[in-house]
Amino acid sequence: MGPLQPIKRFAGWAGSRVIRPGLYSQHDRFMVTPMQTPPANPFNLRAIDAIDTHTGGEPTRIVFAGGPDLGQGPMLQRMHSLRRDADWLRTALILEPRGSAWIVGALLQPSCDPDCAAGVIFFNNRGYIGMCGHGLIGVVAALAYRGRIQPGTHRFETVVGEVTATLHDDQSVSIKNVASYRWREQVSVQVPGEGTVCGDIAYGGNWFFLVDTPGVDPAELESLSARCRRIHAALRDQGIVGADGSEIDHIELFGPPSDPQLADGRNFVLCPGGEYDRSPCGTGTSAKLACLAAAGKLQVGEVWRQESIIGSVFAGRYTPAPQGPVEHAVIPTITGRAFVTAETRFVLDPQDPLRLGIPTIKDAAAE
Ligand code: PYC
Repeated sequence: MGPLQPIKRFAGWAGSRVIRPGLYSQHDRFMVTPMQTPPANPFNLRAIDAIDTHTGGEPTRIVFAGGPDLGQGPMLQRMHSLRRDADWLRTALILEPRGSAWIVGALLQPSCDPDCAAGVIFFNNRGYIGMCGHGLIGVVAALAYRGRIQPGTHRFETVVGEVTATLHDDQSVSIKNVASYRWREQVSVQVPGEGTVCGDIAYGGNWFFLVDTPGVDPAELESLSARCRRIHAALRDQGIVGADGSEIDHIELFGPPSDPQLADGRNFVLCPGGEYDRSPCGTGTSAKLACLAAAGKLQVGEVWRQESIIGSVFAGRYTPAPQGPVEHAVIPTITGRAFVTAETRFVLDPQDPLRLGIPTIKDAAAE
């Protein structure tokens, strides 16, 4: 993590360009949550309006207002600006004392295309991620909670492309993800202390290394995490990367479900910041669907129920990707449900030396 940058002096509620409605863009329907009666703010505190959700146990912190102005460009460009100029938003919300290593952040943005519901940039304790399935399900739940969207299909712009989300009448959400594909089949990596480990390299909005194991046991969280860390380090050290030289930053172990009535498989996913996903991982399930499709083990439209390490389940299915980057690329649809857990006005006090979060040893090591 780079050095913490000072927060720009907050101009106060009256002069704020970040809280008042209508200032982001004419077409944005969702971005701004007006504080109807701004509190007196004699201390120049910066305030961030956010909703927390969890999807199958995995939390998402969704920023509605109080973030930086990132301009009008595509989400990838805005993500680069966020990382370069305003990484404080991520560190303040995701690192301790406000956050934790297992929270994913989602910054809502006015979309480029006025017909899209919103843009969204995802981040975690280590940096920025392209897509986040559980996170987008949380975003949809939060927008519905605020009355900004109704049941129906809505389009979102993400850093890795457009994704659609259908909010169903029962409040479950189906995400139609970006094209996902198996990039390499059964790649060998030499893992110190373990020997040769074979896994598929697949893309589902993020890069995954998927390893079949006899079982993933929730009583073994520490050893599962340690094994994934070793595999991640070995991939990095041996220069094993994704299609465009991307780091494979998610490791996914697969075993049988806890109950075949409940699910078809169970996973354990270690995320880039060193924490495991409590949900079945939307992009990880997409990567799994791509591998099953490429192996001829799951047919178009057939449902795959993916159980997480804590027992929550996403339902996945796919259609062929018309112009996928490789043969057998798929468009996955992942269905799950999120619940709102908090509505928060975070305060960043300029006098607080830890207002931008505590940089951890792990974060420093990740750089
Ligand atoms: O659900 O795609 C996902 C995800 C990625 C990282 C954590 N969750």
